[in-house]
Amino acid sequence: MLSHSLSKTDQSVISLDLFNDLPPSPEAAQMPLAAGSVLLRGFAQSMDAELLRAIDAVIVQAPLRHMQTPGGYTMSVAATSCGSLGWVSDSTGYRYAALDPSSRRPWPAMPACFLDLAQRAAAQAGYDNFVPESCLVNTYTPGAKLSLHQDKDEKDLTAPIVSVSLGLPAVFLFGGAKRSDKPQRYRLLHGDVVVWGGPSRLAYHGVLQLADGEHALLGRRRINLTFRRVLV
Ligand code: MD3
Ligand code: FE
Repeated sequence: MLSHSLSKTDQSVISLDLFNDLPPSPEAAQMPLAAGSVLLRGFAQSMDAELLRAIDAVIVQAPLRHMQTPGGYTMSVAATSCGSLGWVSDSTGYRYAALDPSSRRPWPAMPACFLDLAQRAAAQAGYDNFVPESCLVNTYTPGAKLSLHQDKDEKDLTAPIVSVSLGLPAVFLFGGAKRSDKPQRYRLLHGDVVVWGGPSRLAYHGVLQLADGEHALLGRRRINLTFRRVLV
């Protein structure tokens, strides 16, 4: 079939040419958030059950934990990782590590459906050949939050970060290059994927306290996957 040789982007262009009375498919519901950053509304929704099974398998091998920050706080978000490197924080600082410090074993391999999703989302946003070594799995229960911060522990700052939201909705804060820049607020919903790159790659960002609620598939939780290219 002809369409098999075409990328998602090509297919939407063609279908819009042939059927310009129809709205774009949900997968093409793209909104630019800033230069280099794109929200793909609902991009992961159709594979939510498969993603959740893969997340459960990762968490069995590398349990969620509340990490310490170098500033002496315990994070309200519980996290784990998969891939060849995992993001860790303790009293000595933040870093990427090949071994899970809790078990001293390698992190679980990145599930094939994770890598496939991250690469398709990056390509849709214009980043070809995205090969993340790391996926951080953040879990929020009601009340959990992530204070404004920058992601700058990765050596390759030219690669985007792909983030996937599952479960309860969250209010995401997207600020500027300085902590004091007033952030914009976005509601991130189950199945939303955001590709963060380009000039906004070092923007301050955070997540407001999660509101209570119940999600049909995930229950009283929000899970965020962030795919990162760490090494140059
Ligand atoms: C914007 N996680 O783990 S990823 C994190 O929902 C983190 O758990 C958030 O921030 C979460 O570090 C959302 C969104 C994200 C990641 C990197 C960015 C947004 C970004 C880099 C620049 C600008
Ligand atoms: Fe971050």
